[in-house]
Amino acid sequence: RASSSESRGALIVLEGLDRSGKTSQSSRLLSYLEGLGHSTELWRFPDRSTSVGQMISAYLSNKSHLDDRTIHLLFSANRWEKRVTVEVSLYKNFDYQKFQDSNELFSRSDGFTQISLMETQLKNGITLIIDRYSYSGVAFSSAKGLDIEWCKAPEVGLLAPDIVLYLDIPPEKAAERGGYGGERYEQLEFQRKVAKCYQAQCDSSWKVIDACQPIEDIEKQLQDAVLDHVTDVCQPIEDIDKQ
Ligand code: Z5A
Repeated sequence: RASSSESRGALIVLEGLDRSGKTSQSSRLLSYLEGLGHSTELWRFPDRSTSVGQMISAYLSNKSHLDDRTIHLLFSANRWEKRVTVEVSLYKNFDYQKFQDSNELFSRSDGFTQISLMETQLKNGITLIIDRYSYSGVAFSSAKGLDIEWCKAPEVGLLAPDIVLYLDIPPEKAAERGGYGGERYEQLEFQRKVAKCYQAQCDSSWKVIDACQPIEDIEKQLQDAVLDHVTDVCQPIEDIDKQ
């Protein structure tokens, strides 16, 4: 799609418990939207490719141990480093000309060039499908007992999704799926708390889908859910605010 100030890409977020099917469905949604001719990228959080992401990965695989607040802020930092002020030099195969045209590139007083990466992609008509986002951060940390308002605070100012697709699965059912138990949070009792903390954030803007259905049925429902959101998206890009 052509880049214009009126039309932009959509920010689509998939959320849900571990093994709810987010990764499978994100890939299917990507193929579907690309097949319709929409420029689309699939991102996921944590993004383990950055230095912050590597600290998170070590924590999740029990190779390092961090205070609950510290790891919460690292997860949030991992989102912020893809939101604003990313050094262009970090990105290989970067289309500098395209981004210079979009007014999202600027030079800092220390000589580094930075970019509002996520915003620029959207303004260039690229739809972003994001596998886990702020709501995971708030759900997993508040499930540990941290105050939910404290958990939300570092998320304020990140870009707000156009739609949140919540794959709803009982923790017991998710635990029956392959590979469960390998990482730090994959324990049934904890996942029950996480499910409650997701419920505390869920509002009428979320599309809740029964994740126990066959994969193809869920895929179709997700396609129907996003269709309105990816066609001629004209509403301004908003920030997550205090709620
Ligand atoms: N975390 C956090 O604490 N704070 C944060 O801010 C963020 C995350 C962003 C790593 O996430 C951890 O980080 C995560 C939350 C925490 N907690 N843990 N553990 P991750 O994204 O790297 O890991 P994950 O969420 O556990 O991903 P996953 O295990 O890959 O689950 P999934 O993506 O939702 O499911 P899947 O890979 O698509 O499917 C899992 C299996 O189920 C697979 O064998 C599929 O073939 C099968 N499957 C999928 N759908 C179906 C259906 N419908 N029926 C039957 N079988 C199915």
